[in-house]
Amino acid sequence: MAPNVTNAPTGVLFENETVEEIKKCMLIKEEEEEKPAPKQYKLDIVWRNVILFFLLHTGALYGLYLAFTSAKLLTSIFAYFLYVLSGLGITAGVHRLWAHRSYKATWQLRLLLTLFNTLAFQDSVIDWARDHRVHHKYSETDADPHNATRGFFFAHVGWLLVRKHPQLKEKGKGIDLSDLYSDPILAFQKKYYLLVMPLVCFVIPTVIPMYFWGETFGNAFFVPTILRYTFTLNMTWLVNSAAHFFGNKPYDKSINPAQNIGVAIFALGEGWHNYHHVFPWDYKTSELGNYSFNFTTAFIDFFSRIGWAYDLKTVSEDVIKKRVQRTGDGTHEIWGWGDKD
Ligand code: ST9
Ligand code: ZN
Ligand code: ZN
Repeated sequence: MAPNVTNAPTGVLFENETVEEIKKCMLIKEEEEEKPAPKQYKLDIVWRNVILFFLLHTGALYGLYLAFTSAKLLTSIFAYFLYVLSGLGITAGVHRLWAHRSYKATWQLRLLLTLFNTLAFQDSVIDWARDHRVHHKYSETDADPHNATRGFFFAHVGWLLVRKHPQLKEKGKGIDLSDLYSDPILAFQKKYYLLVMPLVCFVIPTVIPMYFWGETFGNAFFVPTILRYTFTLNMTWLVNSAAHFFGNKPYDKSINPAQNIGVAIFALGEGWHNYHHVFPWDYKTSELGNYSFNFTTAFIDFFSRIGWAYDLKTVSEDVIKKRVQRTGDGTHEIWGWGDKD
């Protein structure tokens, strides 16, 4: 018998439906209507950044041209040297020491790494580490600053050209940064960033070649300053883009971060990204102890020998082996990741 229901929404009343079923159906609808609509995310392009990054990359191309035509050899060697130092300020400094706390450092090493980090101009250690802790905790969701599921370009540089996703700002509030704020060196860097960074990243690298080996202003500004800065930025960004897209996954096949040897070489050992996302507390960011594909580990080991780096955290072979067997993609043995050099 068809139920006698009034005010039933048209289109939902069928011959064999009960009153309860229809009420349930209406209730669900009401509940749905009561829920506030999720805040729509709109891509908000920051044109200032688009223009600045465009100018920066154009300047870097000009620097590359000058490096092969008019710059002195010493100027190019100096540019390479600064790339490595600023790279270490990111890898050994803000990444392995501060974002992950994978080892401890004396104040002398922390001061040196803060200087190298300021040379890299990737914003203050505290701000970088905040985004990076969120990246690991909410990897490849809307709360991840460089969410790689939004494409290669977004993960590489696009995320620096738009306003951050509301989810990131919301979830990021829960990240504890008290350990970083309590370090006076880092607090100083953040407070005076806009004074110290231009001096360390742009002025000093331009003045040194002019003063010490008579380089022209143009060569000194475009090669060891603009080209070196842009190159180091792109090598860093490759970890977020290429190493989240290409490579094998011997430790966890269910995640996108992968082992990428090309990125490892240019990012001073930070391309072993499948391992790193599975065991982020390992100071080597890799299972391999091979220094040629992990210059940053050689750097930290050197400072550990002289006592400036200590409490280096690693992962036991047994834990790695079990994880490889449980979640790996089966390439661990083929590539010999676990072989000691
Ligand atoms: C750069 C960084 O290039 C590169 C990082 C790469 C990371 C790589 C990681 C891979 C592993 C390591 C490998 C290393 C390999 C190295 C190899 C070396 C050879 N949580 O940001 P704002 C809130 S930098 C919680 O302005 P907008 C907060 O309230 C390049 N809350 O957001 C904040 O206020 P405050 C140079 C958060 O307005 C407020 O939002 N720098 C979080 O949406 C506003 O924050 C540039 O070009 C969070 N995580 O703007 C600057 N984040 O800070 C580029 C934000 O006061 N950035 N909040 O607490 C910008 O212009 C802007 O950030 C924006 C977004 C336009 C992108
Ligand atoms: Zn990652
Ligand atoms: Zn990390």
